[in-house]
Amino acid sequence: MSDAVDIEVLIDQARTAVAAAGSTEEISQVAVSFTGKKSPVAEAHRGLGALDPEARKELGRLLHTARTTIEELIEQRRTEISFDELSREMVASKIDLSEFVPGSLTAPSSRGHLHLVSQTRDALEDVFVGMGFEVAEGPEIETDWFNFGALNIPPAHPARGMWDTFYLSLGEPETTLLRTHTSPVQIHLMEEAVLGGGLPIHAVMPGRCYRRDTPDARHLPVFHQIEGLVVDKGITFADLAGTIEVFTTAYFGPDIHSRLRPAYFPFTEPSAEFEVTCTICHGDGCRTCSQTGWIELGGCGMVDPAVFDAVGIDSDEWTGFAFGFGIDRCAQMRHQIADMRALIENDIRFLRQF
Ligand code: FA5
Repeated sequence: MSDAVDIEVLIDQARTAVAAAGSTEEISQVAVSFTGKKSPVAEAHRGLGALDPEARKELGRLLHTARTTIEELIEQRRTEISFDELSREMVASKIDLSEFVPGSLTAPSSRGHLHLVSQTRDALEDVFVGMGFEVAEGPEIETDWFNFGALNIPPAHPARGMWDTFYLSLGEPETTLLRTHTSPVQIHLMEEAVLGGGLPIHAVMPGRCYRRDTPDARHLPVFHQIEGLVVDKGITFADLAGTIEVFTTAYFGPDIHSRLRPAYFPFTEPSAEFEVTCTICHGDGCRTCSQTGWIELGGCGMVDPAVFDAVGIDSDEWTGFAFGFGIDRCAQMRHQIADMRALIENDIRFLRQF
């Protein structure tokens, strides 16, 4: 280690050793060999004192260059190695968050689907949209006015007994309630029309309803209805009957018979109940239809002029019809479900069938 040729050889050797180092440990060993206390550079440094000043200066400069060059090579390689090691570590410690579904490699995974009641609501909406109706919605919490008053059922009217109501402890007693039917949405639509939306109205309004009814084969305390409302010029009962007939055939198929029976609703006049042949016993009489052979799906009738008055529609100019069917009942009859309570028991074996 006394001249420039040795220095260049040394740098070449260091370059080869540095390139061959593949781990932090190996590059540390290279650093010790070429720049440590026992390295050729260190030894040469220690011999500088024995040289004359001129030669000391020259060799000192060369040793400094050699050390700096070798240290740079080592540092560069050390950075590369630690980056490689970190990358390998990250790949090794990567957590696979993709879900493994047992059996998915051999059989298609089973997916959930809409509840039968939701499917029925969608199917009913499709039928009515196909007949030219629009779909609207209204709130489930109502004031007494929307659920009863505007529908020609003033306080203490005996017809209130038709709907056993859940009242909420809000405001004055018995002023705020969970709607007992979807008919209050009629009032919202007619008020909106009067306030600017304009007439005519051809709409269906599906939604959840609440009654203090004891659950049985045909009743639930929380159930669903789809309301229909047409307000136009020259609408007659024949339009209502025709609409119901078209709906029945479109939804249940030609084998199901339906009938309208005279009934009473304070908000329609004349009023009717709409029934279909019980699909459980095919009309013979069973527990589901209380041995009558018929199942009531809903009520309907011509909008009572008192309702038009309540919302400010001129009943000399406009007439209309309305209906309200049970969506759960429709599902029950379409799929021959003997007991409606099956719809809310959440037995997956039952729900999977639809
Ligand atoms: C009404 O609710 C009237 N609003 C219907 C109406 C609308 C008449 C527009 C005239 C004009 P009703 O209480 O009969 O009527 O209920 C209608 C239908 O909702 C019933 O035929 C039945 O299919 C369904 N329904 C009523 N109560 C329940 C219940 N507790 N569980 C399941 N379905 C029910």
